[in-house]
Amino acid sequence: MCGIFAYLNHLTPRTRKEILDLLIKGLQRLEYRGYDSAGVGVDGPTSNANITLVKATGKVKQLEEKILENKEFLNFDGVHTVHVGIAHTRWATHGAPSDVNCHPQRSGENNEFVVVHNGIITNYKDIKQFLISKGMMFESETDTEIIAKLIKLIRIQNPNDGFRQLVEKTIAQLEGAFACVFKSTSFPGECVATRRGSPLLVGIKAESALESDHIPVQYSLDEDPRMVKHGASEVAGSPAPRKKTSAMFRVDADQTEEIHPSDGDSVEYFFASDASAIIEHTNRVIYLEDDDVAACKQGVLSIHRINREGDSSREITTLKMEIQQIMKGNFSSFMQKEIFEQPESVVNTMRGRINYEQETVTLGGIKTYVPEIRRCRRLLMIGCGTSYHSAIATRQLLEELTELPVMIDLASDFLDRNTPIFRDDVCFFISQSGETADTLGALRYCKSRGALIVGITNTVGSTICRESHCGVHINAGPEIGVASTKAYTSQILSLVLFALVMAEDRISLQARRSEIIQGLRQLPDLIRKVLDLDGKVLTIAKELYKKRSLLIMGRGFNFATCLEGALKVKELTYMHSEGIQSGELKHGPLALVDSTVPIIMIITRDCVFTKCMNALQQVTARDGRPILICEEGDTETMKWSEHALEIPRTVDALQGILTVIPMQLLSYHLAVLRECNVDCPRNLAKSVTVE
Ligand code: G6Q
Ligand code: GLU
Repeated sequence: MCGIFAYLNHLTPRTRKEILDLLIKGLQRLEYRGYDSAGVGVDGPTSNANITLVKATGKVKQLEEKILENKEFLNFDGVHTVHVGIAHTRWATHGAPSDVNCHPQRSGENNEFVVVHNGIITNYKDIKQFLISKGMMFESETDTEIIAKLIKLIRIQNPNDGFRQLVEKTIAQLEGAFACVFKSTSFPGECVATRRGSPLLVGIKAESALESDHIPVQYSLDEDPRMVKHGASEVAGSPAPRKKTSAMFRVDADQTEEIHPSDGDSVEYFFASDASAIIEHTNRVIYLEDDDVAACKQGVLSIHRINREGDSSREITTLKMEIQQIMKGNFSSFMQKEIFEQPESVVNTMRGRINYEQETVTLGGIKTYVPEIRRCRRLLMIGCGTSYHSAIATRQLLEELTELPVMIDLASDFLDRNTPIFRDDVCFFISQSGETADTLGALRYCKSRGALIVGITNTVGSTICRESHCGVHINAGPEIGVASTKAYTSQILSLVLFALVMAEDRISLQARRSEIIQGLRQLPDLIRKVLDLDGKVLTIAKELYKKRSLLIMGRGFNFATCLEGALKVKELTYMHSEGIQSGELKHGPLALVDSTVPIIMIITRDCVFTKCMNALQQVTARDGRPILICEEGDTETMKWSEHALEIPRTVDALQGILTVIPMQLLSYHLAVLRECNVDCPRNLAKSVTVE
């Protein structure tokens, strides 16, 4: 999910080329996080009285080429002993990938303030309107630009504030998630970094040893003159207490605690979204906490807060991981990392869209189209593979809450049939990559026939996103593993949110809406509980991995999990697997059942529970020995099986998000046991851009 990298060299002579190379290398280390464009901000070629921005849509390679094309202007041979460079890989959420939407975003033509940002500012529209009312002119479509313009306005209103105070006043106005690094021509050689909800860490590379392994936090409230009056310094005769600053500690010859420019020692600071961009420079890092403000001024690092939450100091830790490990965290593959990211990715999908108290749901990307959608003839949900399964998973709820006919189609088959499409149809195109050829072909077919086109994608600026009339960004963050996992659950969530929006004004459906909304609130914790089954799933995988086939049976809200689970097993392990509608058993598949065929049955206590129990009896009566995915504590069901994976109970319409996770874990472990390449399965690509 995008990336930040910034580098401050203090009393460390670096050529401009060295600085630019270092910034590019930092971005390259973050490429694995996924992005669509990139940019850097450095001092102007000849002085720090201005800032130069270089931006490029596409890969970091394009940015590097653009820098090389401008090497004369950029004065590669110039030397800076003090310099701040900031860099960013963007994963667009507001505004398609373009040079103007690339970061750094700026306060105005003169680049007085520039900022790079990871995350989403959920109240950016209100702030933007306010800034426009103050005469500010905007150039980008991003939410980030309001940050650069807001700090500029705050500077005008607080001309005596330092850089760090300005940033504190700025973030106090922001809602949503951010990690930011600021640079300014008004504060040359300084940079300020802050975070809330998105990660950010500081690497320290100092000539002399860092004696301290903690850096105390400085509370800005202490600077408030009204606070100091009541401090100990009022006591007659007592010297003003030496303010324990949180300046970077180094014990040098005269045992001072702070760095003084006259020290002559060099120090370098690195700011990054994760340690993979820092580890090659230093292994000493500080992980900033939410609402920390880290300021670097005259080579001194200080950490500040405007509230007293959390620890009163930050540990300077020593990284022991290799780069490759850091990119995947403690996981062995991106797919495994993405499975375990789902408690966070579902939060990102819902962020800023649900008010749990008022039980309202807002999808900004389709808001103005809702009345038209309500009047449509029918809904068509079209996709491929896992994206198609997300439509299957939500069809029943969509029918229930929209009370409209809902048609689900595989894009390829839809196109083969030349399906009749009408102007009053609403067609949803679901695609993680937003580039799948079959899905795009179906979109263009429907669009040419006058239907309303709604894109459900994970990639802003993708072709499907751009060619849709409106849409919903699932905000799952980049998905690197070819086998889709977190995007699937976020696609389901996004369609559930759409269904909730459609029923907003239906009195008869309010109780149902309320039940689902409160269920969404608990979802992250329930997903964590399911992920705790990983060890049990591995045990089951060890019994199955040499088998030739795996049948997965279910119905109702869990039928999609059977299809998706079978697809995961096929694409990751190259084993045959089939998702079977339990209600179809008697119509043929039951002939497959005997004591040797591995079978998984998904049974939750919802409206089809009795029918699922009938299916269970049919299977066990033929000596089938199914593994069960059922609700925790459902002993009545579990007594029919040797292996049961118990998952927490949730609203029936959300059950599919929980029941798919054991299947994701199982397919992962089977693939590892069968020595398959988990992230890059044979014959497959992450985005199928050809028909
Ligand atoms: C599933 C695969 C694949 C994918 C389709 C559609 O794990 O990733 O089935 O879902 O190729 O891709 P898009 O969602 O990008 O259109
Ligand atoms: N929301 C910001 C944008 O769309 C930042 C996205 C990111 O995290 O890269 O530009």
